Amino acid sequence: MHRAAPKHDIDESDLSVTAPKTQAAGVKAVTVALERAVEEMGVVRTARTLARVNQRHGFDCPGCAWPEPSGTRRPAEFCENGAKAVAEEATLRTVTPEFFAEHSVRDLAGKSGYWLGQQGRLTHPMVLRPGDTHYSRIDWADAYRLIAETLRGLGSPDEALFYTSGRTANETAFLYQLLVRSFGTNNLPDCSNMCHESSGTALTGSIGIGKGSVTIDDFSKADLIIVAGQNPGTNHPRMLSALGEAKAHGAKVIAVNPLPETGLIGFSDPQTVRGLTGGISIADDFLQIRLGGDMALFQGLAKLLFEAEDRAPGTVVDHEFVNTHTAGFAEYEKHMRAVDLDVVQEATGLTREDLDRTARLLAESGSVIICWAMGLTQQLHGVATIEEATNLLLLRGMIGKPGAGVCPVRGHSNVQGDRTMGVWEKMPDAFLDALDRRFGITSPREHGWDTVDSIRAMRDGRARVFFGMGGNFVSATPDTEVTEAALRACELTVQVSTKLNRSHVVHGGTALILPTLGRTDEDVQDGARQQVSVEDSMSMVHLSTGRLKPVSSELRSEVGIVCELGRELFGPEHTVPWADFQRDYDRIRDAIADVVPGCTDYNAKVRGRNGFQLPHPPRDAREFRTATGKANFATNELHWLPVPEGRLILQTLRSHDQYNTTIYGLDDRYRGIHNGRRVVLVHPRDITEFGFAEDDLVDIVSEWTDGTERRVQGFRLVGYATPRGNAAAYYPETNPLVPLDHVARRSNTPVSKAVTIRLERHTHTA
Ligand SMILES: Nc1nc2c(c(=O)[nH]1)N[C@H]1C(S)=C(S)[C@@H](COP(=O)(O)OP(=O)(O)OC[C@H]3O[C@@H](n4cnc5c(=O)[nH]c(N)nc54)[C@H](O)[C@@H]3O)O[C@H]1N2
Ligand SMILES: Nc1nc2c(c(=O)[nH]1)N[C@H]1C(S)=C(S)[C@@H](COP(=O)(O)OP(=O)(O)OC[C@H]3O[C@@H](n4cnc5c(=O)[nH]c(N)nc54)[C@H](O)[C@@H]3O)O[C@H]1N2
Ligand SMILES: [Mo]
Repeated sequence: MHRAAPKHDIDESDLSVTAPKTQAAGVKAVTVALERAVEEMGVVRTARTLARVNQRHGFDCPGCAWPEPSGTRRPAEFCENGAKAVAEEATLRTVTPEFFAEHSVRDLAGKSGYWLGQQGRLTHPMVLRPGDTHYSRIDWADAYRLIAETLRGLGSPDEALFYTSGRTANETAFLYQLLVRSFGTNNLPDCSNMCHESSGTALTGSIGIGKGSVTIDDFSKADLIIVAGQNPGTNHPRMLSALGEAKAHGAKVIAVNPLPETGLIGFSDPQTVRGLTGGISIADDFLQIRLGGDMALFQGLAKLLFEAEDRAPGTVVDHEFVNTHTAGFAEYEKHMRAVDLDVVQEATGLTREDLDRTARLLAESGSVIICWAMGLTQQLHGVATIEEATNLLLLRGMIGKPGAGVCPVRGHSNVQGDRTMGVWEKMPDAFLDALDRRFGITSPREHGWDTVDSIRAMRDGRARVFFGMGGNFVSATPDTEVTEAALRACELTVQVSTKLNRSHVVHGGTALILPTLGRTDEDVQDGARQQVSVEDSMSMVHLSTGRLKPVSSELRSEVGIVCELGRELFGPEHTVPWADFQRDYDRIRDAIADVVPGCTDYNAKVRGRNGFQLPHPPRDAREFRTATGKANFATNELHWLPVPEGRLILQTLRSHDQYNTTIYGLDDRYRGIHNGRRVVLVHPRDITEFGFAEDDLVDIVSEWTDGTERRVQGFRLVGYATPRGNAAAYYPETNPLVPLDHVARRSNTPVSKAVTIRLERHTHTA
């Protein structure tokens, strides 16, 4: 039998720290995954569910966006953390109206996100009206009416915000943006604004499309794979298999990271200082870079490549590619030749030998892939950094050939698909034109607000309704205090959710919780089982079919919720056939085929053996749809992050036991942290230099340029193999430290990976 939800909350005094793990995955990972699954679902449901993850007739894992293999699939095509994601959703624990009657909102607001999430699946639509102390039941019809009336009462459609988290399937995403644009706004902030927006911005300018240019099969054809700013052992474990296979075919793998992350990098001597250097597992080489040093690294490597070209002309620069397909090369070359390698060493913390060795490998490799994730995107100069990575590949002619290309590794399982379907606050006019033509609506052309601008709008009273299609907006966003006040200032907050989270207890004047089916749940409409479709990190689109019996008959599918709200908001005569769409998701896919580029014959193509791959002009034909009609070399002034005296630069990252704001458990097994999350990882010598000892309790204070300070309290100091001057702590606990205005240039992404902090001895409790 499955176990009841925990009654007690986290007790950080149980925290313990051991040596980090040398090996990722293995038997321990399987045991952990199965234990968690059985705890949540029981034995039978576990066996039935896990057998269908990522299978051709099964459902897409709600974990990450890493693609499935194109050939044979193994019986278990999931990882430890995928199994945890599935268990978290397929749990038999429930949060019922009785639960809400027992717990006031105030009581719930005092619980941790971990405790809230562990209580189980939401079973009924609930409402909290002004003055209520507890959520109470509401009928679906009344909930839709309430939303529609509030929306119609706004001074302008732009006073409403419609957030999306990247788990939403293509069909939902398409209808959701259609609803929002029919209503009259482009305010479609999404989790991507906090995630790979920097990648999209950089790649669109450089190669004309904001998506990665490699496929899963390229991995086994690559000579060199650079993995920068990414922790695949935890966040994309199946990527380790692809890297392992690449190595079996002779590829070299270089990890670029401030931390020696388990799975990518092994340690030979974890007994000494925790995690300090050592042996090797997947990565052949480990560049332990300082936070924010990547732009310098890529520029330094470019300089060394130009010097290598001088020594052996015609062997390093791919002149044919550069001449035929690119623009801006001369200026780029001039700029790179002037790069000062001493500055590069200071910025990166790497040695000249590190740089030379890497440049040599780059020059010798016939096919190179660069992969990256949040370590690069959530930086002040994330866009420029990704442009520099792309420049390196362009210079070597590494786009649009086998075994080579750019590979931004996406997070949420359908975050890329949501964008393809139009969830973006600044969708191009061509898309809006097609949408308008197909449905006889008039989409607004003025761009909407992204995540950070949405928070500003709520804070300043310019937005009054927040609608969340999944996700946990309050906990995922920066500057928690400001963001919480912003949401509380709203007239109405609506959360379409599977599980309880903090966004339900930090609410507007009126609040609604709309419980929805998850990826694993069976979705029956009009007597027929429906399927949805998703797009992975490599532009593969395929179907996903849930088969589990939902925990409550009161759950609605996300598609159903959008369609029913659409009917209520626009009436039965609306030009969009909401009822037809709800009855048969094939009709939605027909509409997608008519509107979304690359989706002709969508219904037939998603039903192919592996689904189908969306077009990607640079990958398919070395075609670059930029303003110049060519791939652009971007020229950027070098920026890096010197550490101010007595301060540290803090990155906020994920433990091995969480999915973003969903905390599965309290063990960051690979990093050796157990039974707690309030830790800050600092270099042992920095700890002593600041007059502390390991295990001391500290407050973390962030300092912002306007002189304001932000503080989180009671974090335990853990000596760790991070570069001097750099620290790491978990998100979302440290989100209060990230100032709202601390955003990446050009992408407006919160800079979650570089916050200037100081440590103070913890003296009192809040
Ligand atoms: N199990 C699990 N899987 C997940 C998620 C999850 O929470 N749990 N989240 C999903 C989502 S939405 C996303 S976006 C991805 C996130 O996947 P990742 O990007 O791997 O996630 P983070 O934990 O933020 O790790 C950032 C990594 O970048 C490194 N880093 C930080 N700053 C720098 C820097 O300046 N330079 C370099 N070179 N490296 C740096 C950190 O040390 C860390 O290894 O994972 C997805 N998959
Ligand atoms: N400091 C800091 N902040 C960060 C980051 C960081 O590295 N550091 N990372 C950023 C990144 S990369 C991302 S992507 C965002 C994540 O931001 P979000 O996507 O908003 O957050 P999640 O924690 O993934 O959302 C979890 C909630 O989604 C709901 N949910 C789960 N499955 C479903 C479903 O199938 N349907 C519906 N409707 N709801 C569902 C559940 O109620 C659950 O509580 O956070 C960002 N914030
Ligand atoms: Mo993400």
